Amino acid sequence: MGIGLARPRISWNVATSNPGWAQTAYEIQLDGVPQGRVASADSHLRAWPGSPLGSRDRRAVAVRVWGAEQAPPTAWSDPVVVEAGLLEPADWTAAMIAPDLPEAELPRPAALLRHGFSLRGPVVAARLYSTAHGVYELELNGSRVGDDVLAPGWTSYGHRLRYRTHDVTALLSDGDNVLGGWLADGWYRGRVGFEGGRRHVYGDEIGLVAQLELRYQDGTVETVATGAGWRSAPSPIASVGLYEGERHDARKNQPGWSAPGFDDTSWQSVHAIPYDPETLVAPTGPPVRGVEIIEPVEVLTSPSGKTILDFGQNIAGRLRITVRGETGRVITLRHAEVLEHGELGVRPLRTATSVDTYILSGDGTEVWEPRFTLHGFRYAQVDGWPGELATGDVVAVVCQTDMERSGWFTSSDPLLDRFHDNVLWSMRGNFVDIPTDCPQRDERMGWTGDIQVFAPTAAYLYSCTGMLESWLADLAAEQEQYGTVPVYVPWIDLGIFPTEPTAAWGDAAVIVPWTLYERTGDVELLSRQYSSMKAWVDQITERAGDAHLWDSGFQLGDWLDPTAPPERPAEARTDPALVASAYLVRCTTILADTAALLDRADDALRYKDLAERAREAFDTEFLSSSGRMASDTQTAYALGLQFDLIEGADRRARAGRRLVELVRAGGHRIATGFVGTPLVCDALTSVGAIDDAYQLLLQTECPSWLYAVTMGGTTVWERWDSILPDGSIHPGEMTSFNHYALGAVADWIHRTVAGLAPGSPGYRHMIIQPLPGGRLTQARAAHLTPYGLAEVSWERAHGELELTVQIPPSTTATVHLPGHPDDPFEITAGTHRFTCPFRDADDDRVITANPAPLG
Ligand code: RAM
Repeated sequence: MGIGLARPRISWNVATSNPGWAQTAYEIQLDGVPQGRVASADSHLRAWPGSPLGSRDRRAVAVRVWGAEQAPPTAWSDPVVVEAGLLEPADWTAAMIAPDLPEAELPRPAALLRHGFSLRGPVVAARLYSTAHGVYELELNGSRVGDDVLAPGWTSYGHRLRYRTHDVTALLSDGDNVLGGWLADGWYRGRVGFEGGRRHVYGDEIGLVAQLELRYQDGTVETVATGAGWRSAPSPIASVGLYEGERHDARKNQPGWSAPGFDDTSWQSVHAIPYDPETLVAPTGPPVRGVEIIEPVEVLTSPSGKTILDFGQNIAGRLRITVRGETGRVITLRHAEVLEHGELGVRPLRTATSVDTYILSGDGTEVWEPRFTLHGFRYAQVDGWPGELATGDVVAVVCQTDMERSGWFTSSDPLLDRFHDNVLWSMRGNFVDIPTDCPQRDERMGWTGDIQVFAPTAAYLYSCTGMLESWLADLAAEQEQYGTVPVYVPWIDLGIFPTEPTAAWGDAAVIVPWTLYERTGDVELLSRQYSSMKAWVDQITERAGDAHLWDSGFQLGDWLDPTAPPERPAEARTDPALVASAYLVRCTTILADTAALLDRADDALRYKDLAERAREAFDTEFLSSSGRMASDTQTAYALGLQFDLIEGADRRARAGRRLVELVRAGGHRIATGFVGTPLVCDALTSVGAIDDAYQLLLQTECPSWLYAVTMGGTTVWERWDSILPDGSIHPGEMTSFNHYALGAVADWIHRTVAGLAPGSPGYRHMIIQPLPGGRLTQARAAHLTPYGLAEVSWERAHGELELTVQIPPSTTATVHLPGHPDDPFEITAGTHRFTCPFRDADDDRVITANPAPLG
């Protein structure tokens, strides 16, 4: 509904139990008309076969497929209807309207807007196209339109403002109707950013755009749109900010305000404000919604006598209360991720006060959830509640971009499983319209470095391409505007970070699209991002100059190396120039591959050559002739091995041995930051040191991945020791408990522990190569690939490994199973079971105690 493309691409899955089934041809039907058979094995993102869609056009799409050459096709699938949104700026006739209300104190209240209209006959279809400068919700005849949270979300508004299309036919009444809107500051005009942040980043006034198109039975069309004649009033939301929280005075509710029969003569007028229809775009992904309700697991009384609810899980969201009490009673809800000395630990929130207040109307049972704020929390303190809290009175509503779940992992180890859950929850808490660093403090920015390292894990766990596609479009727009890829997108100049190319952060411009391509096979995404990818590589190549080394400018380096002083997280052991120069090689190589894929032969040659020069320069500058690195750190070796920077088998082996020595010397505790952590297990695996990788993974002493789990963490933390071993909160002012970056190792867990990895773009071919180790006796991974569900599970006992692999129709896989007589071997669609001799988990413990010499 409301797709922004004239030629939407079409994907389907085939459900069949026929072993080895693969598609050989397909045919698409549009509105019942077959569009011709296409001989192709592809069933993902196929080209639109018919004439392009115009604005508002609808088509019913069905598909049938052929398997074996001689066999008949399948029946036609059930049709799916696709409807275009408003594809041309000229389609927009609605004005953007702002309420005529007096300026208020900060954080500002939300406003109400309303407009009555009459239908002149039966309506067969009604579509509501809407957006805002600010955040908004719409109501039609007293019913909420859609269930989006914080629409239109956060984009680089000057370049791209998303609108939504809703089918509101069922909400209309004969005769009189009313369209109403809530409007608040949100990201557009509210406070955003750290160290005080900024207000009015995008403009001084907020406004609403709503265009309701009514198609009558007689074929005529009428548009009801925001404009002159609308009325405005202060809303019961007395103040609201994303960081501050919301204050709702229910005594000021105006029952029936968005329905016919309400007297708005005391309301104010509105005025039109400028907006640019050229910037309007349809969403490419799902909206943010309240997706899950969580009940408190415990009601605590704090040492100071406060009532604190523990939801048992750190989330992004807000509370929903159901309450009865006298008019004027004030209920206050405070949020925190952690407790300190039994009270809410709010220091890590910095200036994001995160307090919601509800003043009762006194009118029977009142149900309330804030509209225009969001909090990162596990605990909530409830003050002013009338009487005892009963089950169900206060629940938490988890808010996130409503993506489809696509990845699972479980094992025989409860700690590892909890860690994996924590990674999942940190993704959920930070995939809130844009990929943020954290959901709780006065920050919540689209930090490029964080998603750069986390993208592979994200693409496994959820279908997030649509959401990231929007964010990448903003990245490209801002890159053009500011002359580089900012360290966070959307960019807000806070006077703290320069707009200068920064390695591992700005590299998101190249690595995120490439990762999404690898995981989904979406070449169009690469071609859309190509000029951004290229501009980034051109810029860092220029920085690197004739030396082909990127050793200048502002660098964050191996951010949050555990030895960095708490307040100076960039002071890592690894030379930032080594990190930057490694990324230069990596991104230039990816760009060369992208160019080749997009048939840009000249670029492919040019960047391949540049990548080779950068690699040679890296070699001369940072590598000894034997394979030692200038920064003798795990991050440096992990980069060298994973980014293919070390030529020569002997030198690679030497680098590998040195990495293992460092990992062992470090007692298998983490010694890497944002850059090295996502790579170190892969690097160890690549040099045959799988046992060391497992020891690192399963370590529980601080710093380690599982340390946070043993400390009761339910999400991934920003710092290894966000909670110190003595149970106190890390003293650093930058201490989040919901940061996904260091959870990026989950991608290695999926690919290597469980053994499910893409072997070709979009999982058409897979590599099934589980490497059981550590104390694990069992592991299972499942991923919803573009072709359907793929699943790998293994179990080992009594000297045997049993492996079960299921791969979807039209796919193939190479299975690596040392010890199996046919290793490695190819499989086709279906379920396969193998057994072979394998060491038991107990033997791994022996290996742990006496490390085997490395090959
Ligand atoms: C912190 C963010 C983020 C990181 C930057 C450099 O403020 O939380 O995780 O990318 O710093």
